Amino acid sequence: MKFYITTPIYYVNDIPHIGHSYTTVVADILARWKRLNNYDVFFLTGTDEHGTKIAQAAKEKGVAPYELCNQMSSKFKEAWQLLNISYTNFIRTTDNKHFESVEKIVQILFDKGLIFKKKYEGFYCVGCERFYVSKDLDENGCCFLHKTKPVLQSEENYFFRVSQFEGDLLERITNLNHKEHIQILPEERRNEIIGKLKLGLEDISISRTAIDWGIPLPFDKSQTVYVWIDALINYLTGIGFPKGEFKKYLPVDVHLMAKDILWFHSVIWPAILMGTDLDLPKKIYSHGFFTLNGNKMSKSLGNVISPEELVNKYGVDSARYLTVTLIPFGPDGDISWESLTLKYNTDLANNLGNLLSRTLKMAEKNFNNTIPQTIPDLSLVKQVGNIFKENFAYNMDNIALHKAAENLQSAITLVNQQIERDAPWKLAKTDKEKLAVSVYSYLQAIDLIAIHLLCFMPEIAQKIWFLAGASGDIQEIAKKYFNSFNIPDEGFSIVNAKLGNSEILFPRIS
Ligand code: ME8
Repeated sequence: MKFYITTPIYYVNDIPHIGHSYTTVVADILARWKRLNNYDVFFLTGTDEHGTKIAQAAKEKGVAPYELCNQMSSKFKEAWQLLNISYTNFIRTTDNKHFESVEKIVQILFDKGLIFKKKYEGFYCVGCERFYVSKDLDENGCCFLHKTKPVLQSEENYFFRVSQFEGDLLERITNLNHKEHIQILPEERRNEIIGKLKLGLEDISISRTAIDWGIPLPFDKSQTVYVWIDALINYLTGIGFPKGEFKKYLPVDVHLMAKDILWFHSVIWPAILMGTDLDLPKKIYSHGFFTLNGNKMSKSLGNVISPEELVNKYGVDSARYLTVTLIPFGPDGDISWESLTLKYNTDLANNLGNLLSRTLKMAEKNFNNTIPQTIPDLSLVKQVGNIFKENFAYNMDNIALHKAAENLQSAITLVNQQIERDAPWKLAKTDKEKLAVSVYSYLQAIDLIAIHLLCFMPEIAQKIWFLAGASGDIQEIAKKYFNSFNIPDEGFSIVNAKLGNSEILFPRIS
């Protein structure tokens, strides 16, 4: 029961923004979910620090490349700390350990005759850190992604015989019954990869002569390893390759990324693994691109939302929730401060926040901040449980986090509607006994909601658990509950338990 999940390692020429946090928070939520399902989770993230792009960025800033890498890598670490990202390891490609493992992999490929030398001419896009041929460029000869003209480069480089794996790769991607089947998602992107593979796979250059900001080739120190080969190998270094028990975590269970880098992960990376006789990834899932107010997000255009800005405005857990639920995982999506605030007010301030504050206020006013002495009625919490039982686990396992969040909102709405129907403010005057039963049942439902909120909003869920007077450690109780989705006979809280004071967890934001 192990689960190995990765994010891309991010380039250090840019500051972390909501695009990077999207992939990283999704990975974090999945890692937390798998931990609650008793998996031994390895969650890897980090920074990609070699290559032309970084060397150029350092030159522009007038600092040494390694200095820039230190500064920027820290910014990613700080952002992930701020967002409460529970990674197992944060890898930097400038780590000594990574040099060792890249040298080792490249040497194995060389010794197996999978690397050869040849003269090559192509258009190099520094933004993408890759060569293109004319047919890959737009009508002005520019890269589709960066809208810049790639530079024509001619070099004698070492090449990796990727073409040798074309048939095998196609088989593993298309044959669902293959024992090393690689699942590429979403479907449209998988089809694009298959279509491209069918056109034929060309060997790729894996070294550079003119770039010294990189890892020297072990068999020819005059050249450095191409940054993409260097970067992909992080998924081995990160779990301890070549030493230790790295095999324990292979194969990778899920590689997450956006569509821009799916080709490298679904073709070049598996070919490296096949060439070195290592296990292939099980699932490669790419999501869409965020635009901000209809425009590409880019620091140079001044058009980014940073994790820090998000946290300052909404708080840590709300920033996490909003980042991953605003657009479905898969297609592209446009966001804006307005849409973030609208979702915050709708889902968190009005729905969840309102449920919590009104329930606690009732308990405060009528039962002295304790769970009232009454017979527990579990019918409401069971109805809430049915919402989750149906497809919460399916949604989480299939990275449909926006749908899992919809389950949460439906559950919260159901309880709010029950409160409207019960009209406890009237019961307070007419039937204290019935009021006690009702308040207790709302609290039980809130406990169950907190359990399902745990991966999305770890601190807030813990706080709600405490405020609602639930007993025991929420993590342990959630682990037990997620085994079967069965609600314990006695519910999650007991009569006479002390409740927290009513407070506004999600103040409305205009
Ligand atoms: O490609 N929308 O690093 P990178 C959604 N170093 N996701 C976005 C995004 C946006 N607007 N912008 C960035 C690299 N991302 C390589 C990876 S891995 C071996 C090497 C996220 O800094 C998304 O996950 O350009 C995307 O794939 C990744 O950041 C690209 O990060």
